[in-house]
Amino acid sequence: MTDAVQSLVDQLHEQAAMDRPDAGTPEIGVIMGSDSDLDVMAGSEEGRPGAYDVLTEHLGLAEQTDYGDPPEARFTFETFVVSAHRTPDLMYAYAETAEARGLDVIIAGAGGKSADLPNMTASIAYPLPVVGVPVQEKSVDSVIGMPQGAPLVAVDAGKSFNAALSAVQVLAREHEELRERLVAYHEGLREGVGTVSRDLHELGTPGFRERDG
Ligand code: RP5
Repeated sequence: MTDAVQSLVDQLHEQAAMDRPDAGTPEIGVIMGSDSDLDVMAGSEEGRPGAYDVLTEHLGLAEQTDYGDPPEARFTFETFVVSAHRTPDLMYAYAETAEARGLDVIIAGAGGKSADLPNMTASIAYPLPVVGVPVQEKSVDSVIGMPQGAPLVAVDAGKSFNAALSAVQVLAREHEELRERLVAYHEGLREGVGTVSRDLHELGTPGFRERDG
């Protein structure tokens, strides 16, 4: 029988030993405790947008699915399911090899009351920054409750969208192009509020509701 977890662990270590140039490796690692977290972590097709949506649609990053064959986009991210409780060896290997594999920041999300993936990953990957996403409200305490000296940046429950923005903010200190994309994204938000404000004022409340309803 093949051991799917062991083969991922081995692969991560092999990739860490490759010493590939930065431009060909993912800058951001997105990991989650279960594929049942995907709608929150990536964004759901019919619901709230998430990390995948902001990274690809708003900030122009591409998802790298083959470590040895990067997409054309200069900035990329990768996605894995890594369970702290069911695959602690995979969590350890992912966090331990993250820097050597070229990652600059990890976004880690988990649900349940014992959402240990973000904080354990942060401890093992240190000093690489980790942005934690509590996938559910009941996960917030376990994600943010790190002891002094063991840092983790965290967002509110379900806000993988903001986790992605925070991760790109980290990268933008080194990459002016990403800084410009972040600024353009924010200007778009500002413009949107201005347009909506003018429309609401000029159409009046019933007219505005009718138009958007
Ligand atoms: C956590 O348990 C995962 O992050 C997920 O939110 C939750 C349930 O996982 P599944 O039972 O759906 O795989 O570890």
